Amino acid sequence: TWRKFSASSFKSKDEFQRETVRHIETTLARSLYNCDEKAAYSGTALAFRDRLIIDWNKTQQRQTFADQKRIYYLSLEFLMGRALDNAMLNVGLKNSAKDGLAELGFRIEDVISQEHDAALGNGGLGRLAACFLDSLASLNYAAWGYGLRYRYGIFKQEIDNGYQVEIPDYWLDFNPWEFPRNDVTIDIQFYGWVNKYTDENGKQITSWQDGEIVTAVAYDVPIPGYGTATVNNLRLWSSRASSGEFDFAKFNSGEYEGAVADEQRAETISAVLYPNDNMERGKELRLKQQYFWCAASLHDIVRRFKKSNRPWKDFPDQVAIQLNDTHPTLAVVEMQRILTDLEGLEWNQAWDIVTKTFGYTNHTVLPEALEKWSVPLLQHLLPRHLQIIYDINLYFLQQVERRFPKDRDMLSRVSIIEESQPKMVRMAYLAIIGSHKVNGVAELHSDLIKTTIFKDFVKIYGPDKFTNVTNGITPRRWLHQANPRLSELIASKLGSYEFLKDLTLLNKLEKFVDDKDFKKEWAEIKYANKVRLAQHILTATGISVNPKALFDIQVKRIHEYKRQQLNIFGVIHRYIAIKNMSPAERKKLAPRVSIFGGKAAPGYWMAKTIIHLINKVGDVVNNDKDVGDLLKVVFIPDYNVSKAEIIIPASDISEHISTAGTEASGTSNMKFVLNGGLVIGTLDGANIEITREIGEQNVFLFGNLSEDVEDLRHNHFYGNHQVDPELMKVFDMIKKGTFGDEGAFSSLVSAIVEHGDYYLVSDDFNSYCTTQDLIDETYKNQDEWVTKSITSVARMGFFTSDRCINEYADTIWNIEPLQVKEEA
Ligand code: 26Y
Repeated sequence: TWRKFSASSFKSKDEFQRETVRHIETTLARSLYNCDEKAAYSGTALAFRDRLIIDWNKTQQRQTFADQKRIYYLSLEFLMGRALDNAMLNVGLKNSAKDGLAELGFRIEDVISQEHDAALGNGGLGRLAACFLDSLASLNYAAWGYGLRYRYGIFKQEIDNGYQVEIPDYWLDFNPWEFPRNDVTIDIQFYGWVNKYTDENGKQITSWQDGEIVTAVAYDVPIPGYGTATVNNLRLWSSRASSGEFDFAKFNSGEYEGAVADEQRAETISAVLYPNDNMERGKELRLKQQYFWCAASLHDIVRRFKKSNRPWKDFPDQVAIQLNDTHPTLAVVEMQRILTDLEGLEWNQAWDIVTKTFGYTNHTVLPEALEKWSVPLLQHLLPRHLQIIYDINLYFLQQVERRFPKDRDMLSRVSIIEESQPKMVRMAYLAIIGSHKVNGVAELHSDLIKTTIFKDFVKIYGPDKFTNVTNGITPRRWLHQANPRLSELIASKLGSYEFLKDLTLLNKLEKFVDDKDFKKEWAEIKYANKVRLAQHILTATGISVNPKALFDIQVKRIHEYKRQQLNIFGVIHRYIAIKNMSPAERKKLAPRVSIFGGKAAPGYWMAKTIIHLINKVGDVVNNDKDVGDLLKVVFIPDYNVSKAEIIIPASDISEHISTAGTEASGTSNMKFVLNGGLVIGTLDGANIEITREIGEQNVFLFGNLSEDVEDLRHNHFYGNHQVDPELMKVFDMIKKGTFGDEGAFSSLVSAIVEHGDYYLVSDDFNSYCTTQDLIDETYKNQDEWVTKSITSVARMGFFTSDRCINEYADTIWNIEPLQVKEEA
């Protein structure tokens, strides 16, 4: 096995203990006699960290010697969650740690839960990046992640009187997983002006001068693969004041406060993650973050390339850079600037290298999420980059003109520059033009981008530039780590844990769908996971829920397009129904717990109102004696990766109910099904492919189809828009003040009744409620339910991020894994 070829600091329980105690006593300078859980965590983390470092160094050395192509994944978000459990499982020594900690008087779960989540992301896009890093390392690809080292990750959410309150997430006071590289720094320039002149040899020189310099400092995080000696690197940049002479001069000339203020301003760049997902705000500091991180990463990559002394034309054979959405698009421009202004290549030769190097992944079709930066802002902050953007646009439009002569409309439609007031740079267009491949993240989504937002570009470049790579999730974290008992049960049936490396092996589980004992154990594990979640709910909210009830869960960022409002209106509808039932009818109903979780962007009022309504409905329903256990409504505060690991394995049903055509993929749908939960969902994003894989009889589908959405919206405005009568009753109840001041929720109601119901809540309401009734009926037959659950898990092999990464490697990066040879 892999353990043979990794020299390690410990290989057994005793050695683990020795190393952990040594760290507690020396590194942390604590006596074992006052060692609390926090110190036990720190000692354990440091012991495992030592283990990783050895393989990490070797991996980097091996990749340098192999001197082959590397992948660079540029993402402004990496939603990593906790690292210790993952490190233990990937290294394969969790049991040694468990026994060792037990002897020291600690339960391993308590120790693990001391760790602060690394929450450097908002939601799906950031978590996808984290799953990709896990797969890249597990599959032995030579890959680096590049991101920003935010001092504050996504805010912590508290619920106060039903309202979301944001608390800063300062997470760095003890972080054993990062290594500051004070010797790896890059100076990044902002502002200034462009000087074009002819030098003494008659050569045209373009130089970006003056302005201000901020220094990027590298912090490296080891990324261990599962069952392999590969440990890749995630490099996060932190900003600090440049230590150039300029600042010393300031200090020495008595401008002490000014110098400190400069320092503060520099550090601000990497201070905070922007908490908006799928909602663009156009803030200058965010643009500064983007350039700071892109420029630092590219100069780092170029520096590494240059060490190999290859000609520039080889660059795309050595380097593949993937843009995680448009957030890193300035990297395209910076690369072109490096090659032309700094390295002296001809424009065309440089541009050929750039486009062969970059790939762009699109994660959304929502217009409000498409990045645009104002021309005046770019002119001010990055004057040379704006010129290069104009040149890229000029050459591109000339090319379009040749292919589509006289189509002036086409030219203005595809121009990188939107002729608005002020003019705007369309980052998605720049990313397409600067890349050799553009991909969507699920089949429907990839089709939609080709037929809607990017359809002109398909005409220009042909269809082959556009492709699909359906998202995936890592089964190591989302099955093995989050649901160890289910993973163990599966391994006992399949004969090994090999399925964690080849998830398609799960299909062998189908043989056991009639195995009584197996089914019983399967159901028991689900129940135990529900008990664990019920415990968490009690501690976090004070609400006591019955683990025998059907757990219906919707956890994700709060967004109108994800339609948590549809869910909570459905809950109110159910509440009305229960109130109208006779005791005999109530007896027949399956008890249900409706569980919500998710953060609203701090400036997104509609989303905050949805959270408020969920909490107020909970207050009423949970205390209504007529209802009892039949319905409970819970909002779990501060949904994050480590909470997801508790919540997801505990679902009977999870909700993926976005308006058709709006959710690019969704990835929690995959996580829930992989953990034996069934789903209620629309035909949107990856729900469609999940249905194809696991079978229609195992999914509760409802609602209008993507192709009908446009017409429905049109009818809302120009036909006569009739709100569903059952939904009207829900609104009546809200308006009566049943859930407190009705004015607090009027925006939610009027969005549907008066403002055209853009997200089709009313259109889908009846179908949603009917499908929920079907779920009640189906749940009554537990045997059939468990059959569906097992069958679904058995058919989920496709959705591993390993498959997804292999597709990127084959179709976009053109790279093979680096084989890890056993050492003698
Ligand atoms: C421009 C800025 C405000 C912005 C910041 C974050 C825009 C978008 C985002 C995040 C987007 C995101 O998380 N998208 C999700 O990506 C997942 C991974 O591909 C998809 O599964 C999911 O459907 C999509 O909403």
